[in-house]
Amino acid sequence: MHAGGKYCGPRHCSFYIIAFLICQLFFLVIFIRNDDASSANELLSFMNESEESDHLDWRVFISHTPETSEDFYQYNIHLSNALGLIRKLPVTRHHSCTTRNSILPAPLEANVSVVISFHNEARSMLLRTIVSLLSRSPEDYLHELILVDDGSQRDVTLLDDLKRWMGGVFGSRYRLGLTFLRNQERMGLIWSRNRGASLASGRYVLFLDSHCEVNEGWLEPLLERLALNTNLAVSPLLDPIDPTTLSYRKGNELLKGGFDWSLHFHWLKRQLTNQESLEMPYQSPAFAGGVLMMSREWFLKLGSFNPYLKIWGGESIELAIKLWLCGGQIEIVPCSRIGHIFRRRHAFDFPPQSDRQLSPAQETYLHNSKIIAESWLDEYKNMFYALRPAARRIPLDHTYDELQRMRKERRCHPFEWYLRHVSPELRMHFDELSATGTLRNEDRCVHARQKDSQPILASCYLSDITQWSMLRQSGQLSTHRELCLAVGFGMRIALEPCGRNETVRRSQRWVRLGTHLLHAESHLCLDNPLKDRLEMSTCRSHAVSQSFQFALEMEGQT
Ligand code: UD2
Ligand code: MN
Repeated sequence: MHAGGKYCGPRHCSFYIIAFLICQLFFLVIFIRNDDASSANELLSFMNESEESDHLDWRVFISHTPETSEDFYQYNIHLSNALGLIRKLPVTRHHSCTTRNSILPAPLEANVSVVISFHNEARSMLLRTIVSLLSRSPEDYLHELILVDDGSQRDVTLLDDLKRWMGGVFGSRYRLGLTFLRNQERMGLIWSRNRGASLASGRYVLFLDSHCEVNEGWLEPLLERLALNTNLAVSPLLDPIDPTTLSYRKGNELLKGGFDWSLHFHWLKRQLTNQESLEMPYQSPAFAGGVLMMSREWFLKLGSFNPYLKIWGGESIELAIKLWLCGGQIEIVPCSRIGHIFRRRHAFDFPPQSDRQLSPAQETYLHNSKIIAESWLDEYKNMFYALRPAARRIPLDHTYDELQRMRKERRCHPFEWYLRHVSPELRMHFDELSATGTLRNEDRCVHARQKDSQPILASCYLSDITQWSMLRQSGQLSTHRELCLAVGFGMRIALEPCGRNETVRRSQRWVRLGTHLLHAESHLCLDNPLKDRLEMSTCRSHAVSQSFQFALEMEGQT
């Protein structure tokens, strides 16, 4: 070797080789990305050609959006119009998720019918949902698109215009089936999705909201999972799109879907096991929302979305429960990404209902939740009623015979099984409580108003009347805002943040003695001597003013 080291020595040499390999890798990645985007480019250039004719120009199409306030859609409509048909999205999935190596079944065995129901959706938003879907899905696997206009009010020509535009742009190019339906009267998203699914003919059905953008390679990872298990239902990981800035962010892979005893949806934290990595599909007690895909036949066998549910809400929780109990599973697949605009408020009204103390939106959701509780929760439905007492007043006008027959025929497990095997979180919540719900003394209930530091007595029929939880271990009496009933200086009853340390906990500890609430530290009982004020006083066993009932007691009272 030359003394000056101009030639390749062993250390230099390996440096050059590694650098060379890194460059190769870099070009390979670029190549793959470009290749991924090529089908979208092809489609886009075709659409640009189509724009020469006026009625196929998307700008003309969206210019017919009716004038409305920003509030109407609950997202930035001007920005949406400016973004156009499709935009480049950030790659949010893990770099190891490639579509290249997916092992997919033959298209005929794995084709997908997409059902989108929409009510008052802006033209540009709906169009971007559709165009992202058509340009980022492998053509052979996309069998049909079923669009249901659920009685949109202002834009009554939207569906016809869309039909014309899509027929012109995609008609000759795609083997894609296109179905356009319009409900003259608004029927709600649950009915509309069922209608769409009943007309579908693909192997799988996918339900999608009308303000989504599918990301590159979203479909293949879902198909791959479904091919392994016919009873599986899958959800992509939803990436949030901000309603004001329309910026597209990465969704969180450490969350799974679940619900509480009021039957409200919640995100639950999940722990990765040693063998698991972030991008691997994972089981979930409920879906990551209403964007889900499963075998159409299996969906129909399970009775579709429960047809008695009205307008909006609860249908994906109901489907999740019946899937798990009747032999199915649910997975969230982080290699599949779909963006969704999470709006801060409903963008639509709910039809008027009968209960004066509840808003139509509240009553509709409660009505749907009551059906879920009555259909699936068995004896645990008492937990739901304890937390949502107003649900008792809501009339249901159907029987459960058909559903019970289905439960029997399919040998569905009782709800107990779901608590044991699918949602330990829900079970833990049940196990941790000794009593829950409203806390009543005669005709008044103990209520924690947001602005007060002391609890008051109020009508038990207030729609936001406080629901208490009595914790089995600590004896704390807590509201859902984690405020605990405490007795402080001068025997003053107060609401304080629930304490974790022993000293604080002592002043927040209560013991249930029959229907009395005994404060452990002071040995005094909660009392309501003057009908409108709470006090602490010496316990008297038959005093009506010291008798407090929870809506649901989990243990026999001593
Ligand atoms: C979430 C779900 C949604 C559904 C809903 C509960 C996600 C991403 N979305 O709602 O799929 O499960 O919870 O029911 O998790 N729509 C109609 N008719 C109506 C009302 C709404 O067709 O009467 C359409 C609407 O245009 C939209 C879809 O239904 O495409 C869902 O409604 P949303 O976007 O207001 O509900 P979201 O995302 O809060
Ligand atoms: Mn939505």
